[in-house]
Amino acid sequence: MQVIRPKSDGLSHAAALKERIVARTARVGVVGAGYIGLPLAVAQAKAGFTVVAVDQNPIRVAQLNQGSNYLRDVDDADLATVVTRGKLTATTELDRIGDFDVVIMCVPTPVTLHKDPDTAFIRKIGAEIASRLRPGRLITLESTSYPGVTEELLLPILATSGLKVGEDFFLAFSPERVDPGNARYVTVNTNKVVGGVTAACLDVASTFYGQTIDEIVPVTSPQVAELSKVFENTFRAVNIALVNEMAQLCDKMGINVWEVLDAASTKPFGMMRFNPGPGVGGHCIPLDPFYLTWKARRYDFHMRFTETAAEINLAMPWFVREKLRRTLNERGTPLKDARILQIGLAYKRDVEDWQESPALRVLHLLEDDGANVEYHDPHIPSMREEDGRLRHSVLLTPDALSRATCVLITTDHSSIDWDFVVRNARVVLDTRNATHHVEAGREKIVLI
Ligand code: SAJ
Repeated sequence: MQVIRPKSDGLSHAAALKERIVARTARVGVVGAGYIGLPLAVAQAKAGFTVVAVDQNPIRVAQLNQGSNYLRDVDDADLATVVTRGKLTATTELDRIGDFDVVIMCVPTPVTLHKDPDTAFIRKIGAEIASRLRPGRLITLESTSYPGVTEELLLPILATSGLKVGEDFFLAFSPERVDPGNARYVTVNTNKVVGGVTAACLDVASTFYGQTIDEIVPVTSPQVAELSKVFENTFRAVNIALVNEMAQLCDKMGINVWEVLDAASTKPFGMMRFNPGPGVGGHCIPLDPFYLTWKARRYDFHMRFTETAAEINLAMPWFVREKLRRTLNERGTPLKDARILQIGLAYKRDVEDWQESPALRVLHLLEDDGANVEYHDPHIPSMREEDGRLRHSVLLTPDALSRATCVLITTDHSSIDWDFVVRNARVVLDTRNATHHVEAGREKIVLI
């Protein structure tokens, strides 16, 4: 049943909505209860809002409604408390979107095989919102996509409601800044950039986020907010590519790249540490540079530096395979039919996410060359690949280690006893310098 809320005492829609926001009577809907949406929903509920998480996954929805957590970055007790208090519920029903005064879009924004932005989820949920849009509503987009997506793609969809942005409804882009596994910076203490389509949109959106998040950073447009986000991650991607390129040069020169980076990092100014690895994974760093270069090409501007950096990162799994092939060859063993124990499938330390993981790409490349690969990952007991293949993590036993032709480290989880690994392995190819503290058995260790 649609609740048409009259404007309060002739107040503008913006003023009336801000009143409800400050009073915490504004009803909040978070569409997408993933690693972005769920922490935000819990934080909003803890701040006193009544929040509904809308997600297409019925299992997630059932778990949430039972107060059962599925994300390491969300505190179990926090979730249980807000659910018990009725401040957070979950649903798969998109029709519920019509009930919310504030709708926050935290939907997936992948890229296509050709590295073009895939905006299907934004368009789908935008249309679902538009068909239920009422005056006095705030819509914010948090998902990262190409600069311009809010005003060029989402706004026209919402405008099909016949309502006027900045007067009847309010639209802003506010990039998520979630660092999975980071216990220090969480939703409420990570500065929040907000860009409104109009001044009223910025005012309403800043008021909303300001009820939950310590520092709000208002900017003059959604494009500034969108570009700042993509820049942040592209900054990381290009610096990671630089150290990955250094790793390849040091490999040719027979120099330990980790020692080089340790030395360079002693510079107390003008230096920021990044580390080489098997490539870049996660939902952001592998993708975000392509949003930027895709947009730039629309201005006939080719961001060659950024494109090259993204390609260097993408190519790292092949470098790892080649390095492993040489490591085995030096010991008289071909890669074909070699037994490889790969430690770490997650895309980075101490997370359980293997989507877009370079470690999985490495595993596939090794199997393509006929190697027999088992994996161990304490955070991924089993995983089903897109082709349906089910894999299980093997126990890290002395036997599992010693029977491997080579142990390949692709994720440096903190919980693993690297001394134990080296002690029982025949040879270790370490792509993360996870074994940097290991003293005994250094002769077994090969670093990228
Ligand atoms: N990586 C390296 N070398 C490095 C740093 C990272 O190879 O020196 C790899 C990681 O192993 C991983 C990938 O790059 O595979 C991405 O790592 P990340 O540390 O950027 O972590 P994400 O993608 O989970 O989270 C990042 C956020 N992380 C940090 O700022 C530390 C941040 O960039 C964004 O807030 C977030 O993506 C996002 O959601 O946009």
